[in-house]
Amino acid sequence: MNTFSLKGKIALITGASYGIGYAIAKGLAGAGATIVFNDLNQELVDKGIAAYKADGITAHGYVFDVTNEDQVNEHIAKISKEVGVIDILVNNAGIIRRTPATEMSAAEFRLVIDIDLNGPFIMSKAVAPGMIAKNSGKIINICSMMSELGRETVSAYAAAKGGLKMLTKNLACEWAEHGIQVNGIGPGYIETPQTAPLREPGHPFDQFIKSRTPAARWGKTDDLVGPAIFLASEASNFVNGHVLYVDGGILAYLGRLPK
Ligand code: NAP
Ligand code: GCO
Repeated sequence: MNTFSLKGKIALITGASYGIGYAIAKGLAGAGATIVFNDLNQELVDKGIAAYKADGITAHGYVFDVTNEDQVNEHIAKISKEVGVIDILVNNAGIIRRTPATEMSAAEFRLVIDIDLNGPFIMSKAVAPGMIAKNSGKIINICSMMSELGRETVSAYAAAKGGLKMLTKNLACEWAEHGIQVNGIGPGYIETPQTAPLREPGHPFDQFIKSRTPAARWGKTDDLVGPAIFLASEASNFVNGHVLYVDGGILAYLGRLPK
């Protein structure tokens, strides 16, 4: 079981004050990693640090925007001095905008692409030199069902997450010779603040997702922890450029007949 150990490793999870990022960070901590996370403002970071502490984890929190290359480079250098060189990067920070394409402004489209696709590129480029110097590193990009499927109103998000799948494959090709594995996790529909509007009582999407999921339930953030530990550990040293879908079977399923 040592192959799944993250003891002595430093993991940076972006946007991890709550939600999927928080659950993954807590899981990586449980496997022995030192946790570093960021969010957009000090209030969120402070709340995150308190939440990690309540879970028995001493997390290091930093305030920076993953789309701002100067802020990212400044903070990766700061983290290297204050905590250590990053061994594991989880590109989790992301947003969604649910707007019909005919009504979506170019600015709104660009915002989603910037955070969900440019951000992971900027973050990966910033941590790569430290990983290359150590000839070792793990990068995990949080993709989506929308890396493979489309649906109404999420054109920008699907374009970003489809691009993130291909960025995962391309960086895997570029950095494999340096001992770095770049993979993705593609969550299904997970109960977090991001999907809360879709789960409001009586919202048709709730029944729709349960009919499209063989497991007939929404995913929990904890469903993503084991896959994240696997891709962050030596257990996945020969897995590269792969998106591991954790979706309860959605991508395998045509859908349940209405009763
Ligand atoms: P969430 O609850 O909305 O949390 C996203 C986190 O990212 C928030 O802490 C947010 O901070 C932070 N963030 C946003 N923009 C940022 C930026 N520019 N720089 C730094 N941090 C930023 O989302 P989630 O449901 O946990 O999803 C996390 C990731 O999983 C996202 O990439 C999402 O696309 C993906 N995903 C989610 C699901 C799902 O069903 N929930 C399924 C598949 C994939 P603020 O609070 O300040 O906005
Ligand atoms: C939506 C949802 C999805 C999930 C997730 C599915 O509006 O369709 O928000 O996009 O967030 O990405 O994997």
